[in-house]
This record gives sequence, C-alpha cells and structure tokens, in this order.
Amino acid sequence: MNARERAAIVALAICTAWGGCGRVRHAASPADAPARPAEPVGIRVNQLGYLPDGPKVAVLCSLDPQPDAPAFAVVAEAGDTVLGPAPAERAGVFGPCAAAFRLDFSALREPGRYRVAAGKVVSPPVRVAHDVYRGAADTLLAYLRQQRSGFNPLFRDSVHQRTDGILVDHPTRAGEFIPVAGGWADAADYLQYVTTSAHATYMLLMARRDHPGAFGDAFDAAGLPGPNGLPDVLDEARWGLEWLLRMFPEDDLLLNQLGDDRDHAFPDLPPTDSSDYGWGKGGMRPVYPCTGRPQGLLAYRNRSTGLASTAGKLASAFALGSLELRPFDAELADSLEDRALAAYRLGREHPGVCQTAPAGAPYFYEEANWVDDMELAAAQLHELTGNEAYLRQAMEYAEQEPVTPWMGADTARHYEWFPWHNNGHYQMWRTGGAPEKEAGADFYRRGLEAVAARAANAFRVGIPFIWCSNNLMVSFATQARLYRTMTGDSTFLAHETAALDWIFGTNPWGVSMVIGLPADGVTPLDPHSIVAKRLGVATQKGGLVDGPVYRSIFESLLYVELTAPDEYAAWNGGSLVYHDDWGDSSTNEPIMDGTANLVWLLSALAVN
Ligand SMILES: [Ca+2]
Ligand SMILES: [Ca+2]
Repeated sequence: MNARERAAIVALAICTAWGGCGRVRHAASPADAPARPAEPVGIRVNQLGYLPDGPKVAVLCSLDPQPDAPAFAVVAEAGDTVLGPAPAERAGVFGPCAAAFRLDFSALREPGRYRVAAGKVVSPPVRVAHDVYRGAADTLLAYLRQQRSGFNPLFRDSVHQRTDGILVDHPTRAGEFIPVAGGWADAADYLQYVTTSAHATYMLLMARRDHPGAFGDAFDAAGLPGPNGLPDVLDEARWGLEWLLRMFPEDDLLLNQLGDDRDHAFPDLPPTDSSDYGWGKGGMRPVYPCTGRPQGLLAYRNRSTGLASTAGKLASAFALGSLELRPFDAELADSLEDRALAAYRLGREHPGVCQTAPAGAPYFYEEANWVDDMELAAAQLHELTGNEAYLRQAMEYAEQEPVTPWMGADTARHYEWFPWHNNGHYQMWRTGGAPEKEAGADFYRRGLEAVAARAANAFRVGIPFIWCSNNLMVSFATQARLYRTMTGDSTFLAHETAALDWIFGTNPWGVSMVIGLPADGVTPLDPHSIVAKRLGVATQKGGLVDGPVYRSIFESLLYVELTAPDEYAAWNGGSLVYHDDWGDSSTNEPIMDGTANLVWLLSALAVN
C-alpha cells in the first residue's frame, strides 16, 4: 500500500549494500515454474485454534488434480485417534488447489491439542479450547504502538515531532505551519491519512464498547510497558483521537493527510526519516487539507469531489470516543462531542469524497462512497445526543447504499469502497427502532449473500482478491458476526468462520496472515517493512499483512519485485499469489487499518 516506490528503491539499496541479492522477478510465473514439493498436498488449519462449540474445518489442498479420495482422522498429541477415520468432502477447486477437500471435524468438542491426518499428510498442530483467542486482540495493539508518530515507544524517540507540518494546496494559507505531530504511520511507509486513521480509531473504540472483557492494561499512554489504569485499547484509541483532533483544528479546516509519496524515496527508520519535500532532507512534511477538488501536487491527481467521506469518519470516531472516554476524561469527552458535531455539519455542507492525494506515483486511496460514512456519523450522533433527526438522516443515507458495493463484485479500485463494511447499519440497529433494526439486518444480509454466492470453493471464500484482500476478508467476517448478533441467524456462520480461518492459516499457502501470531505458527517472516528488515520481524508482531492477490494484479503493479527465492513457489502456480518477501508490497505489507479491524473481531472471539 502506497509503498511500491519504497519497495523498489529500498530493495535496490539493500542489494547494493549487501553486495547484490540476485533479485527474482515474478518467481512464480509459469516461465520459471518451480519444482513441486515432495508431497504436492497439504492440510491447512487455523493455527490460532478453534472454539469447542464452533465449526471446525481443515482444508486439504492438492496440486494433483486426481488424488485418491482421502479419509481423514483427528489424532490427539498422545497418539490416539479421537475422530474418524471419516470421509473427506470433495469441494470446489481454488487457486493452486487442483483438487480440494473439506475435512469437517466440528464434532470434536473436547479441548486439547491435535493433528488432522489424511494418509501420510499431517496438519500443523490444532488447538481446541475456550481461550484460544484470549489476549490476541491485545497482541495486535503492539503493531499499532510501534506505528506511532510523535513519540514512538519502540524507538523511545520522537518521530516527525518537529516536522509536521506545512500546509499545502490551500487557496490562502499555503506555507503556514500547523502542529499535527502524532497518530500512526499508515503502513510500512510514513504517510498518515485521516480516512484510514479515523476508521481504525472507530474500530478500536467499537472493540472496547462491544467486548470490554477482552482487553488488559499493560501499557501506559505513551505506549511504554506498565499499566496506567486505562485499558490498552483505549490508550491506543485515544492516541488516534488526539491526532484526529489536531487534523481538524478549525470548523472550516479539515486536514486530509500528512506527507505524500515523496516519502518513498529514502529507506530510513522512522526517527531518522530523511524524506525531502522541498524543505531539505529530514525537513518539514506537507499537510494537505480536504479541498473538495481533485488533488495532487506533482504528476498525478485524485478525483475528490467533497468532504463528507472524511468528515463523516471523523464525526463517527469523535462521537464514539466521547462516549467511551467520558468515564476517564470528561474534558476530552466534551471536546470530542463538540468536534463530532462540527465535523458532521461540514460533511452535510460538502457531500462527496475526499480521496488521499498522490504526488509522483499513480497510487492513492480511490474512495468513491461517502454516504456510508455519513450514515455511521449520523447514527453515532443519535446515540450521543438523543436527537431523533440524526436517526432519520442515518436511514436516508443507508438507503442510498444498502450494500457495500465490492460485495459480490469481481474487482474494485484501490480502497474504492471504504470502509470495507458499513458499521452504520449496526449502529442504526443499536440505537434505532424496529424499522431501523429490520433495515440494518436486511442490508447486511444482502451483502453477505452476494459474497457467499461466490464462495462455492473448498475454502468457502467469496471476496475478490484485489489489493488488501485480507482487509476484505476481515470485514466480511465482521459483517457476518454483526449480522449474527443482530438476528441470531447463523446462515453465514460457515462463511464467517472460513474467513477467520483463512486469516490464520486455512489458505492455500498454510500461513497465518498476522505477523507472529500464533507465536509457534507459520507466519510472515519477511514482511515489507524497513523496521522489520533492520530490527527484526518481531518488531512488527501483530500486524495484518495485505494478503494474496490475483496474479494479474501482482504482475501489473509497478515497483513490486521479489528479492529472494519464493518459499511458497509450489503454491503460487495458480490464479492467486502470496509472497513472504519484503519486495512484495502488494501481498506482504502490514497495514494499520486492517489490523485495527481485526482487533474488533478477535476481541469478539475472546469473550465467547
Ligand atoms: Ca493502559
Ligand atoms: Ca466511504
């Protein structure tokens, strides 16, 4: 995400510094197809584990299109068979899997450690326990802490503290210094966006509101070890809110982003970032306002039309922040309420989208919807103020986009439909009457049906594998979980569980998509991150990576090349690819907003 230039330049710098690294261009393409593994078959499982009462399905993926129909068994660590032998269910082929089978062991409810075996093929360890998700949401917060700008607890040093920022692209005030240090770097680069930060902050607040028992208190406000009386999820949400407040300093000045893709020119660690925006290396960074017009100072421009997409997200985060933080800090809660109302008014006055601003590269967040953001803002303000007018407005916005448009589609532009699921329907259900409850549930169901209709494969996944596919996967599971909470209807439980299982290893590559989780699992070791490259992958623990993409997307992106032989090459021969290679910013870059969404989902599972 927004780091392809960094990928190419940093890869080049490292290759030069390390004496040449024999870069492999698209190692998985048919022209240089790798040797198949000795056993062209694998059993994929959720490496984090399974809840005793939940669905439990492993997937056997075979590169051989005509394997013997396998029977499978579940074997306890002590060696005794606890389930099976049972027939495997042949299921739809997918990605590299020329044949695929679902191995359903849901009947196993006894907590323990097991393996799933089919003939000579044996799965990684399978955990079944009530607490397999306990603590996982807090683990993800470690990734957000090390993404912090301003004071950074990983480096125990300031990051961009004195350089953020100089106002640019403003009709009358360009060149003015506005103090906006703080917040989180968006991904492996150091750009910062209100749109993704506000959504991430909302998801953290929502996780705390919906599942308060899932979080502990082991870190302080600065992100340093030691409890401070505030759950760590609220410490992190507060860090986000304080930056968002700075990015909305005046009622008619809504700031959009900090830095731009000129950031990608130098491979530095955050405290010594030497990006040069025309004020010298390591100098001031530009801060862009939302202008309501196409934006971009160098070769490329976005297609912005208004302010409401960003104003709505700000209003939502401020309104929920006011509710959640009031018991701890009434003064901040008052301020957040005031800014929530101001942001919402701005969105009403300026409908349309405020997209992120490109500079020298053609990539930006091409968000095309804003009624979803204003719906959530209105519904959240209804809860905050009790004013029924907000509920009516929420419903009016909801009816304009009942289903988030990527659901059921083959493809979408980059972040075209963001957030990936619409929290507004759930909030309308929470605070509304019977009509709002019925509409919110119906709208979610229609989106889930559209995705499930594409999921007739062994992995039961129906999302399009566009860039940041893991974000879509997590959002789908979130929407399914919200729908189940709202209705008690478990129609989509198998798909919801499949999406969760996919994230933690039930995918063709057998890799958990969260760095370092579980600690003893197969997880990304070479993510697209200069911090990981210099200081070790453990620094990125808890980060959700982008996830697999269609081969056609991988091969069309600029600046993306593999830097080492592909350890997953055998499984990259199909229509989808995933590379544990730091040169692949399309599939292996940890992302801030997707990680924050997964915090909500894991917190839901922790308090089962
Ligand atoms: Ca704390
Ligand atoms: Ca939107």
